[in-house]
Amino acid sequence: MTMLQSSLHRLPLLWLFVVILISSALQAAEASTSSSSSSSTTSSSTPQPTGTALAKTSTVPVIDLSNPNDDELAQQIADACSTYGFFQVTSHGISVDLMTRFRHQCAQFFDLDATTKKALRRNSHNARGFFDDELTKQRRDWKECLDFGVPGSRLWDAADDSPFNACLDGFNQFPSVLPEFRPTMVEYFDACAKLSHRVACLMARGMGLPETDSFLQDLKHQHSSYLRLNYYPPCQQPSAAVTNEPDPTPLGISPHKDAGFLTVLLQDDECHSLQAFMDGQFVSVQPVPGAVTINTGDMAQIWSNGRYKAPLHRVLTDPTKKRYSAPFFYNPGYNWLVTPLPNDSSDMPKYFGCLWGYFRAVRFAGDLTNLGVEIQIDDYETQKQPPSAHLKRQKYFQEGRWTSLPFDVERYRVLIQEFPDEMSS
Ligand SMILES: O=C(O)CCC(=O)C(=O)O
Repeated sequence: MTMLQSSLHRLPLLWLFVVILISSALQAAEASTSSSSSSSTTSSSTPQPTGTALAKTSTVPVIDLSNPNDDELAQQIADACSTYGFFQVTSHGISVDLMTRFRHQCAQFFDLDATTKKALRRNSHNARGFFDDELTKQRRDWKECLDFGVPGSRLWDAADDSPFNACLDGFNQFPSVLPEFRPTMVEYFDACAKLSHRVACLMARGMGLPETDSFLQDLKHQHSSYLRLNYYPPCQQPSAAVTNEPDPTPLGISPHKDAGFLTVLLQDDECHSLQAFMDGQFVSVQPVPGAVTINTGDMAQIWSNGRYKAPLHRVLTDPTKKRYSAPFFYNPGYNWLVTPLPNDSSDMPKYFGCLWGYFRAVRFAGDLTNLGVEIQIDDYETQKQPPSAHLKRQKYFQEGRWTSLPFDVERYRVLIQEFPDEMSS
């Protein structure tokens, strides 16, 4: 073969290479302009996240909530929710002072000795409290956490363990040894609830709904939200992103989607190991200093009939750095049947109604123990054949008014015995 023949022979390959290069450049340009004009994006040329040698950094939109034009904001948020499912917000109303005090209290809590923290352990009757043994997708996460949520009475000044304060998730447990802990947590919780309501209103506006819609009012007054404090200790074993293969090495949190309506996440400024699955790969979501990260949850995906996407995400481990984060899960009321809102008159519902209390209870039971059953919103798809056994279990749960009973893993086992998967067809 002559040199000319050999070059000609390689030409299609060369062309393919050039076409791939051009299309990647176009995709990158499209990603950085896909949010509307006044929202910016985080730069992909920012430094690599720590502890994640092969990690790519994402370009999720950064939306400035001080923009007085709500229509423009609603459009930016709707665009972000229907593409990435992740965005960051600035001018969010949570003061720097509150964030600083909150972060300080979180670090103080995780610095407490193990016995003090373990005295607050969550258990099979109480979803709220301390834990260091969570299973995500049946794999143990490399983290310690404290969960607390809106009290059953909705009044923070009632005693945490008063029967008046019990709800499906249980009751709050705070450490008595840190006097500033509880008031700071309550203040931060309220600030997140206020921000979540604002974002939910903008998400609804993006779907053509006014702020006065009963859906938003119910969400505001009956939400069953909870705040999770996460602490990821350094982990010397190589992370999954470095070995890049299915392996047993730990992850901070295995890939998952958030179950509720939306999540307001305070990330760590020093250690960036949150990754979202975008365009076929996990990429790091680099926090913008002072901003908070928001992502859509499963209930928003059902409610928007699939227009808003709940993104898959995970947290890597870091070999040397500690990491703290705090997701605030803005969740519907337990009794709320979340049903799809058609995008237009020709839009057929993609999901059956999902009873939030049921979904939350079964999802949490799976995080706590291996109940042998998973729940995802795919189980509610109207096209699913055969229909999922969860539809029958949910009906039983609703008719028995289990949404007003405290969480109980053992009680939930009955659902699986009564309605096993094989009988659903
Ligand atoms: O730590 C993070 O950045 C994300 C936390 C998270 O995804 C979760 O707690 O479900």
